[in-house]
Amino acid sequence: PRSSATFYERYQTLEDIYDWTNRTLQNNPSKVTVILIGSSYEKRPLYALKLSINNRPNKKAIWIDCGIHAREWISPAFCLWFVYYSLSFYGQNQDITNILNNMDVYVLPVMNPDGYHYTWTTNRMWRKNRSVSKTSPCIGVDLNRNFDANWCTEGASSEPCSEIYCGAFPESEPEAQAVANFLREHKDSVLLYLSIHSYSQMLLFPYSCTLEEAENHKELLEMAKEAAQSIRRHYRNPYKYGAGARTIYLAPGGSDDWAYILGIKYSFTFELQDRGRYGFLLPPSEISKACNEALIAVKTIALKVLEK
Ligand code: ING
Ligand code: ZN
Repeated sequence: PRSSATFYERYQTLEDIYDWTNRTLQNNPSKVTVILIGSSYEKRPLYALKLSINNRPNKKAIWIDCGIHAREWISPAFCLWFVYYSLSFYGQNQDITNILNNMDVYVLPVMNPDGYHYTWTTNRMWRKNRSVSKTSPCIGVDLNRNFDANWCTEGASSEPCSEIYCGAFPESEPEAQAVANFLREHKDSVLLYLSIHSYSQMLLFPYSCTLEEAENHKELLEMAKEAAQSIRRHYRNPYKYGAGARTIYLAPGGSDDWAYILGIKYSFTFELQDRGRYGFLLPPSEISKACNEALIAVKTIALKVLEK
């Protein structure tokens, strides 16, 4: 019943996510630090949480970002879910314990805070950020077309009014630049890059910006396949998997391709529930299932990376 839904089974406003970030830090001082990685076009802070169990130096790390696209509300909900689960079940669940004993996890709950706020106040279906164009009255850049990976070729648009507008130049947007700067500075420790979207139930990996195969395509395919199989086993829910360009569409300038080209050889984009019944408007009653199955996929892939 609706009344007994927990904090994590509801969608949260941007303000509530900032408050949650603070609370999570206060309540877990030995495991959590908060890093300001930059700020948005409208000057909102971009906070990443670092989950780190015993602060060993040079530990390997995972990066997870959520909320690149404003209307994909299940994505920030997943980042919150993941942090809560990690902090609650470290030492209880073998998989998350094993992962956190060997890797730090950086979690950016909302990469596009301006857009996310706008979906709560003005237009629920907004996708892009909220940057003002110098050449057009249309607002917003698609942050998942703004990274420097075959930037603005087929599958993106140079038209500011388009939903897949690539921006004026690669990393023109402060949100994309903040993430790119952080990953450039941490590329030697970050082994696994994960970007969370919705919807369509797919586990995607590079490339999306070209039809060519990634150098370790077979390895990525195997990892995605195992993750999809574990979701199916536990939840009887189908996820497709494959290289982005061949599984959905050509999409240059995406964050996972950029991270891969940077040298993060395990790089994935997850498209969470559903397959179109509710689409971006996934009801809160579905949050727990959607997040638990995505969590299984994250664990499966992270454990495979640990074996490498
Ligand atoms: N899908 C992604 C998009 O930006 C994608 C698909 C994945 C593109 C990886 C590029 C790289 O279009 C959604 N739902 O946003
Ligand atoms: Zn998206």
